[in-house]
Amino acid sequence: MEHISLQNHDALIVVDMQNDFLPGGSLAVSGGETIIPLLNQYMAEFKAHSLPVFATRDWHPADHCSFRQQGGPWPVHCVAGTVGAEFHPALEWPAGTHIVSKAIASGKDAFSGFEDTKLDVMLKLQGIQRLFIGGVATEYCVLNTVRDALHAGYQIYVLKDAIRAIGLKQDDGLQAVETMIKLGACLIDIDTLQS
Ligand code: VGL
Ligand code: ZN
Repeated sequence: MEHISLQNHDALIVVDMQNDFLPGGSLAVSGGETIIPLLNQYMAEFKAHSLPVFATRDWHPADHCSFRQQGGPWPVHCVAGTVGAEFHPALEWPAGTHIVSKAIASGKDAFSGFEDTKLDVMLKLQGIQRLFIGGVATEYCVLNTVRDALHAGYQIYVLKDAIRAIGLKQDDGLQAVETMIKLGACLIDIDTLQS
């Protein structure tokens, strides 16, 4: 993609940039902190155009079904109200950033920011048509958020320089990117907006 001008009806979604998903956290995405300066640049671009920014967050109860102690696949992570669930302190959120909490019920996991949330309604109320999506983890919450967004009719630009994978299997991140492209998403990097 050569250049895209941000316009009305664009929004940025930053997925799950929480302490537990970053180095030092309980379910750390390796290299996850390296995308923070880029996400800050994207947020600054959206702010400069007076365009909305949405932050999704994993916001689990302490007995969430996805945790190993309940028979799930994951270590305890992003328990609502804990430091691990807080956004990384180096993120520079524009004033008015909309926070979307997901997977808040103990009996059900949800990787997509659209699942059991008001995200789609909030976006539609603002007339949003194009979504720019970055964050973690590429093959879980980013992939599923992108998939639902495409199904909901949005045009999707994935920030390929501002996503990171957990990578339980080595190629998980790459495969997720291929899947997103196949589903109809475009890939951009910061130069696409700034050049
Ligand atoms: C996520 C694993 C478990 C994610 C959330 O944000 O990608 N991954 N819960
Ligand atoms: Zn989770």
